[in-house]
Amino acid sequence: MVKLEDLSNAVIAGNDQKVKELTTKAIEEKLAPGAIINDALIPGMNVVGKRFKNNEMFVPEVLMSARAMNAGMELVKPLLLGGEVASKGTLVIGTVKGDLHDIGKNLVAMMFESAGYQVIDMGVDTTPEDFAAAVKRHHAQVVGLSALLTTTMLAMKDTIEVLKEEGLRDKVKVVIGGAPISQDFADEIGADGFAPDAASATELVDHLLS
Ligand code: B1M
Repeated sequence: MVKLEDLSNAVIAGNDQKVKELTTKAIEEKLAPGAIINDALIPGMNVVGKRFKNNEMFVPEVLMSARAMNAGMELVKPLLLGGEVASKGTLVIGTVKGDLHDIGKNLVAMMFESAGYQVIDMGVDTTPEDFAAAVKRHHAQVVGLSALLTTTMLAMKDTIEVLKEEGLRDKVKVVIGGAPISQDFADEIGADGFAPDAASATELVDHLLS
């Protein structure tokens, strides 16, 4: 019998081969897909998020854990019958127009997925119009904007403006982050919140939606 704790530990260790092996075994043993995700893969990634926040794990290790978790998710996802794993909400996330940095954004997206959100990842260099269209199409509760350059920070303001113009601003929480971003900047442009790192971002959104 596969122990879910071993699967969690394989995620924490960033061992994607072990995660694939244990997930495959768990599926063969007819464990519920929801249990594999919620009781093994996500708790493993949650530990990673906390350790990353406390500087006990660093970016390369977090990315290895994220990849390991994804390897398990890919095996389980096809087995999920609509809505078995309750989603906390839908988040559209992307790096803003003109900005190609995506390592931090990818980490944040992964943390949201681990925390139970449905994540629509728009990638990099995302225009305000594309953010607005995705919010509308996916009925998102949250839009997450990432920027790493002082020159692209203002694209966050532009995105909020377009959300207003499209009549979406009241329907969606806007959270922002990235190395040059601060709470003062978030206040200045009228965002709902700023998070300095991936773990804080999920905590912030949990709080905003509660
Ligand atoms: Co560039 N780059 N880069 N770069 N790059 C920086 C950002 C820079 C600070 C380096 C420097 O000069 N010291 C500087 C910006 C200066 C400034 O504007 N003040 C810079 C520059 C100038 C440039 C170019 C202009 C260089 C050039 O071409 N002349 C160019 C711009 C390209 C473009 O975007 N249009 C450029 C290009 C690149 C690479 C392509 C080579 C590469 C990006 C690869 C990639 O992302 N796929 C790159 C990299 C790697 C960096 C540094 C070295 C590392 C960034 C990173 O990934 N950090 C960076 C220097 C640095 O930051 N030390 C630098 C790790 C990552 C985990 O952290 O992204 O901060 P971070 O994400 C954190 C938090 O910020 C937060 O959570 C994450 C996890 O904890 N967070 C959020 C991020 N998004 C969030 C969203 C949220 C909440 C939290 O809610 C939605």
